[in-house]
Amino acid sequence: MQADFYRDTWVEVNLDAIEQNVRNMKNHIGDLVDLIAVVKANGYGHGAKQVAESALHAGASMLAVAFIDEAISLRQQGIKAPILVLGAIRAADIELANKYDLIITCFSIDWLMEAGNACMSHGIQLHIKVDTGMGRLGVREESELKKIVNYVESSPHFQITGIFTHFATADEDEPSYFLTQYKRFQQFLSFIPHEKLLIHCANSATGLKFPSKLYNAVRLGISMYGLSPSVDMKNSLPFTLEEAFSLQTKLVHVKKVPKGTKISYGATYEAMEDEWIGTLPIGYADGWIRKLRDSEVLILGQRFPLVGRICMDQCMVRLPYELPVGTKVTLIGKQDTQKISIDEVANRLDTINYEIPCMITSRVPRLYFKGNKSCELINPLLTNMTIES
Ligand code: PMH
Repeated sequence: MQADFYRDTWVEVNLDAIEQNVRNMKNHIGDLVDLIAVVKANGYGHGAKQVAESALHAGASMLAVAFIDEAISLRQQGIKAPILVLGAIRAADIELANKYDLIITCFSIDWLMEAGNACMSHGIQLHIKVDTGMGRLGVREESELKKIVNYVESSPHFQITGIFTHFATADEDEPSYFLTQYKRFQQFLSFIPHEKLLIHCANSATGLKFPSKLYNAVRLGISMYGLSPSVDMKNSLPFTLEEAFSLQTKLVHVKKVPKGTKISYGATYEAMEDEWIGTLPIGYADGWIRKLRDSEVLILGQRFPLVGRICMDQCMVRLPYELPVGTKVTLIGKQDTQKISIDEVANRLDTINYEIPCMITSRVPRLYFKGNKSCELINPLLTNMTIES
């Protein structure tokens, strides 16, 4: 296998895991409910195009992204499936959306009228976003929803093909706020003819927990990537989620330092005895941020501590004995019986698992695996190439 990256730090994405998670979710929600694969933010850091292809192959029927640029990027990479842009697009960009055959979120009558004025094309698909309690984007009053329906009825430019909302607390044990939002969504639906619409309110948490409350589509994000939507839900998942993302590096320098030697910026770490120190070519500019300075990594199936401050491009690990340069080091993922999960890293950083793969920057190449074989490498620093193995 020849790979075009020359620094020994890379992400591995297991596309079989993505497919398995999508298949399991499809089985769970049933044939009558469509699965929309949420691949915004470069597929939560995994790679939007690769995840999209795997999800579509496993039964997803639509993709969702946040911004129009993400949608155009998918089209430019040959993705033909329907793409819904979840976020607000500029009204002035409506023709661009049409050019790339995108489904656009309509979130207010003002936006719609402005888009109508900027529009020459016919039949652009809209999904109406209603705000039932997230407070982020969407129509908040039935009267505004009615105005939107009336406007579209008298406009050749648009057609309403879907309506959706987003839950703020579906992943939490306490269901009352979720149920209030759900009821509000039902009320909105009674103000719009919806027999032919794609109606979707569910994120991963809703899809997993409430298979009878899904209308006819689920927007699957975090659990497609093999992660639980929350710690609350972890022990009551209806099927096993398989994590797709791992982060690897290698020892690039190994040295024995005498007791008292200081390590890294600030000279904050001091060797308590003669110690073996390894250097890893990953740092905060890769998303391995300075707050991870006391975290652990896996080498030869065992845990070892990072020592000293994490630098921009490198960090140091304390080794039990001399290990050869080139030894594989896992920052996220499995080695033998040991695993550093994304949840463990999130917990250490006092954040949610969503943030972890998103924060590993594009400087780190993504290597894709199918059937235990690498099939594609993406290194935005250099040209992309397909690996023939
Ligand atoms: N639909 C919308 C509108 C979303 O914003 C998201 C996730 C999803 C579906 C998928 O949710 P899931 O990943 O929980 O399945 N959006 C975000 C967000 O804006 N911040 O964290 C997750």
